[in-house]
Amino acid sequence: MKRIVFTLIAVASLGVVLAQLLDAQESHSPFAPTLSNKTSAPGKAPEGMAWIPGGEFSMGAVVSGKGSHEMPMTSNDSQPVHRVYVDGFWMDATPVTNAQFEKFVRATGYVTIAERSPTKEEFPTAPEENLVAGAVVFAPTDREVSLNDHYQWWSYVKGANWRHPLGSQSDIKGKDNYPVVQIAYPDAEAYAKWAGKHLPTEAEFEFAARGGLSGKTYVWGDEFRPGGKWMANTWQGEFPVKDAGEDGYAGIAPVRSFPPNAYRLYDMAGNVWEWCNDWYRPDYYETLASKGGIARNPQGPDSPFDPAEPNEKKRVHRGGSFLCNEQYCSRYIVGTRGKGEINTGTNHLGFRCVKSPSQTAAK
Ligand SMILES: [Ca+2]
Ligand SMILES: [Cu+2]
Repeated sequence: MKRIVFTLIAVASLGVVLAQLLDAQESHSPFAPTLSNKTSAPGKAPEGMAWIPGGEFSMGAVVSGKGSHEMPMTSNDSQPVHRVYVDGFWMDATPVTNAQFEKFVRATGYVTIAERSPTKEEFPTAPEENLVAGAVVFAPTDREVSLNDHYQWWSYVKGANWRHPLGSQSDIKGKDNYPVVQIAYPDAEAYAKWAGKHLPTEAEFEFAARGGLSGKTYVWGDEFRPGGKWMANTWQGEFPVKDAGEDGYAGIAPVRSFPPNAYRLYDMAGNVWEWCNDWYRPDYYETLASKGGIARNPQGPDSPFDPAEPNEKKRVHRGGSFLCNEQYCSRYIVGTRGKGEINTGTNHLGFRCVKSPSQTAAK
């Protein structure tokens, strides 16, 4: 009954509503121009890194009410759009690759979280049989499924880790140049420390991703495929049944397979999700915005909280992955947010590092 009434009203006032919406879009965009710092790079770029000048920008995304962008697994956590300032920094031009991670493991003997057997203390709610070393792996479903339960395509796989991203039968032979995946937050942190770098804050990641642009839908502009060109590794076809790979890659792609953004950064959208340093809270932007003014070098909230899973400690993920698609999770849209439990690796989650000028000087 409610729905019928709504429809009648909707038809009667559709013209008026449309006109208002168009008006609002033109005159009340929450985005103001990006004001990049004019200072040039402090010296020669560390190998494989690009200089991100920093500056003032509008952070967040307006995704609610746009149909497919309203994802079943998200809230309006990328709103409100708010003004942020970040200092300049160096950023890895690509996600950390298997070859780079291998170098770190050889040098340090580091054992990733996915390679260690989890304990009851860490995962009090996990069934006993799941307390074996492994990680979370995506598997396509054999038929169309409703998209409200992600356990239909995600499962914990014994023996899955960065050397065996899909489980013990899989490997990374010939994939030196692919982003390393199955990386938990402490793994990413350990790598960064070894490399004399650190993980980006969410604000640094977004400033870098926007490449000096403001309020664009994607890191390259407003058109998903400008001139018919694929700009990021995402999912085509029926999700989660079959990745048609029309962009050239069904699944993960080597780094640098798609064009870089204006700051010469690759894979800032799609391919693999990337860890940020910030704890995740859906209301963090609300908190910053309510303080007014410009948030300077925001570091995220003091503690994590995800109402959907209140007992999990989550940090922010950014960028979306090769699984992202407009039917389910279009978070290759710049400014949108992801999140993940800190000890959980998946086969579409990696990371990249940043370095502050002072870190460069110290080395
Ligand atoms: Ca693809
Ligand atoms: Cu996604």
